[in-house]
Amino acid sequence: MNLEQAVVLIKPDGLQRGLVGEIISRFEQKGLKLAAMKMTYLNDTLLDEWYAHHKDKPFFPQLKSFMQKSPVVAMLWEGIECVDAVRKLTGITKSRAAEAGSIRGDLGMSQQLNLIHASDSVAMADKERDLIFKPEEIFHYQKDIELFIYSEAERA
Ligand code: 3AN
Repeated sequence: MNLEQAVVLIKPDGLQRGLVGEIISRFEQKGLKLAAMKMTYLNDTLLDEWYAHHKDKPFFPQLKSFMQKSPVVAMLWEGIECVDAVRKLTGITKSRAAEAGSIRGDLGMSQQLNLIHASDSVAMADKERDLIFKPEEIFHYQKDIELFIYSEAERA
């Protein structure tokens, strides 16, 4: 079983627009398992690490200040090949061009204010999980409904 975890942040625009419940529902309805969730402010040091690959981009200062406009909701979702599944539910970066049916495609118009962050690889997910969550904030529990979410072969 290829169990993965993916970090999702509901960004300040998602929180301000009252879309927290809607966004969480999308991941719940997909069949993913919630392993951690909290509200938090993202400080400068964390954002420098989080978006290190964007630090030379012209939009970096704006991106940082946008991400600090309000708290974010941080979540850790778990499932088989979860990183890819979460990226598909999220949609591409530019919300107005994102596929209908995805979170960005259904709920947003902007490239920067694109509602959520989703880990883009297993390695990034591990790094982001360690930046945001303490080990005691991550929960390991049985979810019996998974008998009806994955086949026996997939769960083996
Ligand atoms: P994604 O969130 O789809 O993985 P990345 O990693 O390329 O996208 O970009 C990280 C964040 O930077 C995006 N979520 C968005 O808020 C912002 N961003 C990306 N490209 C631009 C851009 N051209 N102009 C303004 N903000 C951008």
